[in-house]
Amino acid sequence: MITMDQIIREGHPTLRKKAEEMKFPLTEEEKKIAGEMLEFLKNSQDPEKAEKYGLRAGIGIAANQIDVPKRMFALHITDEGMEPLSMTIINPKIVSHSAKRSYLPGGEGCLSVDRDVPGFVPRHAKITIKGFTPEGEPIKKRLSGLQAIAFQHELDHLNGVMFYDHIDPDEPFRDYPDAEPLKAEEE
Ligand code: SB7
Ligand code: NI
Repeated sequence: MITMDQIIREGHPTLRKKAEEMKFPLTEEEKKIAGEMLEFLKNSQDPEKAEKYGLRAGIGIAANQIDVPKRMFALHITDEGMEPLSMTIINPKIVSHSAKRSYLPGGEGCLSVDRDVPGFVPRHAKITIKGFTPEGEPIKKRLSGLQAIAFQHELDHLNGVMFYDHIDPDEPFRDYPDAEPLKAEEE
């Protein structure tokens, strides 16, 4: 079971390296990690388990955050009003995206960052994504709202990018003409 002490924090070199493409079929060990990442997210969102194991709630986790430099991440987003998104995706990519961008009005956080970094993180508002399940079945989806933002946060991890790399250092809350704050009902 993954707990907070397996999650590497900023300053660890693995977070700044590009993760490696995975080959199919995945090894048993890789499949196990894929399942454990999703289990971690579910546990972290379960108040009792989060308290018991000291987990910070997360909607996503990338393999390199547990020091596994491979191209996979998990998302578990079950907000009301949206179809739930719960998956571990292998070799994820964005095949197209909207011109419009979107950002969380409260900024972003990260399980690998133990401090508050204020500022807007503009991201594509809508994306079409591709990838594979751990069993090697192809995935293709169109994502918007929080799901699109979270997907891009995780894909960034696989490329060694942290959310605060996108924040304007001189004016963290500046206006972006092509971007709008994500409204609560779009989460
Ligand atoms: C805010 C939080 C996340 C994604 C997008 C906006 C996920 C935080 C957990 N992670 O550190 C996952 O990498
Ligand atoms: Ni993160």
